Amino acid sequence: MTVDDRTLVIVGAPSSAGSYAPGQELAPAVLREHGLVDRLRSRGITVTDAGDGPVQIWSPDDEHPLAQNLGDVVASVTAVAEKVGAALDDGADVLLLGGSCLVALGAMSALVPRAPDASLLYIDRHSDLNTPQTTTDGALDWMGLAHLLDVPGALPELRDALGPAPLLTPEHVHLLGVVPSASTPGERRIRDALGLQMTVSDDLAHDPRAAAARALEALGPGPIVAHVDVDVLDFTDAPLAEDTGGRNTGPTLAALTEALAMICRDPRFRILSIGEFNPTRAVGAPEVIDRLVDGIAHAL
Ligand SMILES: [Mn+2]
Repeated sequence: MTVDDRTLVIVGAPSSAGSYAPGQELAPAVLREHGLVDRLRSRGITVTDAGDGPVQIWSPDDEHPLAQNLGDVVASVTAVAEKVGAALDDGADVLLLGGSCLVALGAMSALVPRAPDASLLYIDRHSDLNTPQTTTDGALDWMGLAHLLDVPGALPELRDALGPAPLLTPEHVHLLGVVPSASTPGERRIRDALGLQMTVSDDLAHDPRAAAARALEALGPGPIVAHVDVDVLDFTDAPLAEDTGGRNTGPTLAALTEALAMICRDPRFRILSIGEFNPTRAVGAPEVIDRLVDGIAHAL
């Protein structure tokens, strides 16, 4: 598939089940309302909308405080994987709209059985290597990569829903945009033990194209999923993310778009997934949603 004849299938995952609070379940609909499909088509891309997985709104899970709403998360990830798999079988590229960062699990669960040498370019302020043993938050949305890699403490119900474990091995992962100080001690231990490769936030902010090139170079010849947690962005430039901690650090939306444009033009690219966009964060500056939509369309 060359960029010139790209066929794109959109899949939505309107779920905040694995998040900290409601909000992210609104993201796929809000992105469509802001003209995402038309903007992609205006760039010459053939677009099909495959619709959404189940709508799930976060509520406290008193029975499983350290792994909240696990059953819903598994259902959402499984639905994403089915839709993404069908799109891949049709030869399309995929734009996956979260929801939380757990959408990346659905993407990899669909792609790896079809391409065992597939890689994940994980663009996030965090490394999402937590388990219920390393954080008391109970939010599964920053435990996703831990389950793809099947680290100690991963929950069998989620891990086994993805396919044979581990679905990914460390050489098929690159972390881009990480803020090392935003990792928990448990995440740092796992990252070091696995020898995970990463390119840090400052490098992505200062020279997005060079950082993207380095990350792409580090990955193998197989197809690539690029997953973006919008919390990688400087929240004061682009208030989009569930996590509001990225103030005055990280790339601007314009800088991230430059990096994504390079990544999505790589011949190995197959899936772009967007996680952690909470539209309620943008109520005071709604133009930022148009900038996000423009950025996605420009990158693709
Ligand atoms: Mn994050």
